Amino acid sequence: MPHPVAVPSGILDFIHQGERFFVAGHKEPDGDCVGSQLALCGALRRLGKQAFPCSAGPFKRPEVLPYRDRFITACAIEKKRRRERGAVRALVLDCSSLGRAGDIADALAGLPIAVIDHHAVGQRGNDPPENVYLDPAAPATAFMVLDVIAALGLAPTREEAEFLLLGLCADTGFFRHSSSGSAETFEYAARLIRAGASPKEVYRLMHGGKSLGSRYLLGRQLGKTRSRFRGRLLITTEDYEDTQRFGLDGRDSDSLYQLLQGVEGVEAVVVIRQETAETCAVGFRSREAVDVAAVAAKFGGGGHKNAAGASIAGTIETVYPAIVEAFAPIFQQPPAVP
Ligand SMILES: [Mn+2]
Repeated sequence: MPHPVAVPSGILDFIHQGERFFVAGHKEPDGDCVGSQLALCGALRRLGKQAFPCSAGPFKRPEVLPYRDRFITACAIEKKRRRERGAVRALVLDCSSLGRAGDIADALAGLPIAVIDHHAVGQRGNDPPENVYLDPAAPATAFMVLDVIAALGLAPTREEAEFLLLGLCADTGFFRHSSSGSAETFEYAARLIRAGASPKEVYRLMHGGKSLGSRYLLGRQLGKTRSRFRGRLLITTEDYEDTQRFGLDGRDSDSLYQLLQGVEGVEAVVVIRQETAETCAVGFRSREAVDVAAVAAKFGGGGHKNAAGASIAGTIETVYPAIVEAFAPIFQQPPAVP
C-alpha cells in the first residue's frame, strides 16, 4: 500500500455533499481522537457547514480534559436529529466503525457514515467502501486529517494545527515511536508548527497536570513488576483496591510503559488491571518484533502491532497465567535478529 494513502474522492464528496456533520470518535478518547475531531470540525465550519464533535467519553487523560466541554453526548445528538432533518451525516474518526464509539453509536445509527482511521484491525461495518479512508501506516488519524483538510483546499488554522499536533504527538509518544522511516511524520509536524502549533505547549498538555496519586500508583506498579522468559516479558498488575484508591483519575499508563520498556532485554510489557470485580483491563506494549495485537486478539482484544489492549473476564489470579501462557509460543523461540 503506497503511503501516505491518498484521500479517497468519496470522502471529499461525502463532505461536500453534506451540510451538517456529527464528528464522532472512540470512547475513552485520546489526544489523537480529540485533536482529529476538533480540527476536522474547524475545517468543516470554514466550509460553511455545521459540525458537532461528539463523544461518549469519559475524558480521562489530562491532555484531553480541557476539551471535554466542546463535545456533545448521545442525548444531545438525539435532540439535534429530531430537530434537524435532511442532510445530516456522521464522520467517524480514529476508529474503524461505530462499534468502538460507545453510547453515541446508537444515537448516530441510520445516518450516512464515513470513516477516517489508521487502525489495522477492525470490524468493517456495511458502510460503502468509497466512504472509508483507512491508512494503517499513518502514525495518527491527525496525520490523515491534515491530508483531508489540504484536499479540501484549505490550510490548517493555528487552532486546527494545535489540535493536529496534539494528535500526532499523542500517537507517536511524542515521536518516541518514530523510526528512521518516519520522515513524513516530521514533515507533517513541520507544517503544523509553521501554522502556529507549539511542541512545547503540546508537551506541557501531555505530561503536566498529573496527580500525586498517579505517581504513588506508578511506584506500586513498578514495585510489582515481574520478569518472565528471562526478562523478555515484563508483567505487572494493579489490583482493584489500587484502582479505587489511586487509579480513577489521571492514570499515567504511558509513563509506566515508557519506564518498563527502557529495561534492558525487554521485548514486551503487559499491565493487568482489575477494572471491576469480574474483569481485567489488560494493556500490551512491545518494542519491535513482537506482535502484541495478535496476543490481545486471542483474548478478544485488538490494537496495533506494538500497542494493544483487551478486556478479559476474570481476576488477576486467573488472567495472569493465561497471558503468560499466550506469550510462551513467542518467547520459547530465540529473539528475532533485528
Ligand atoms: Mn489514533
